[in-house]
Amino acid sequence: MKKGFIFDLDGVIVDTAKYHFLAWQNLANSLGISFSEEQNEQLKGVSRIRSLEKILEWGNKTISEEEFTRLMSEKNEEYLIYISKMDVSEILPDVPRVLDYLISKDQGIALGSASKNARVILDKVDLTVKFQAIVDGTNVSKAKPDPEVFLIGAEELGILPENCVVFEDSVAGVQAANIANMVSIGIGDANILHEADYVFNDFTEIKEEFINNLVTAKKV
Ligand code: B16
Ligand code: MG
Repeated sequence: MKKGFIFDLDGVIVDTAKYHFLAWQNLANSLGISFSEEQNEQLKGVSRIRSLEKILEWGNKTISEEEFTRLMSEKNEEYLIYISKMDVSEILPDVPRVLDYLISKDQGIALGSASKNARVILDKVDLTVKFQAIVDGTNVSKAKPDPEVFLIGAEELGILPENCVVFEDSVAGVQAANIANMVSIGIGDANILHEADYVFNDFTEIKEEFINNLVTAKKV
């Protein structure tokens, strides 16, 4: 039986939240807005546009459309410098083991990320070749929790949504997977990701038996 396994990127395959944090913090500070790690948590899985809107809301600041566009590209330029230094050492523990196991079982594997930089990051960590489909922020018009990104992933794999499994670290991403009628697997804190069908702290906790059950389940 062939199932589709769709992976989010930031927070699931690599931890780029720390780089988003540095770049957003510099930008916020330049506007006289303070920006904490707790606030950065709230930007996980959120699109770039929405992230800047939220930071401006927190700082009670209104800016022109022109300035908004300029700040977004400034933030991204700084972020790109950080990710240009990434390498395989930044892949989160046991992600390659799970990917290789799924490949050995001839399962469908896709990426479903909100990031417009997803392809660059996958290349930097040498994982592009593992994915049969890559859907990212450049392919979607609606942000998570809209299920668009995962539905396109399923379509590109040629697998029905109900036969797909999503790995996600954000609440919005888990909701998107649920709305898409896919099995949702939260990676992170079970209290935060309580809407997921299953939650693991990280991939080291995901054993082959669990994956086999997902693969062989009649209707997952
Ligand atoms: P970019 P994911 C998301 O990636 C990040 O979690 C989120 O913090 C970021 O704002 C968003 O991508 C857009 O990223 O600025 O690179 O286009 O978790 O959906 O893989
Ligand atoms: Mg994520």
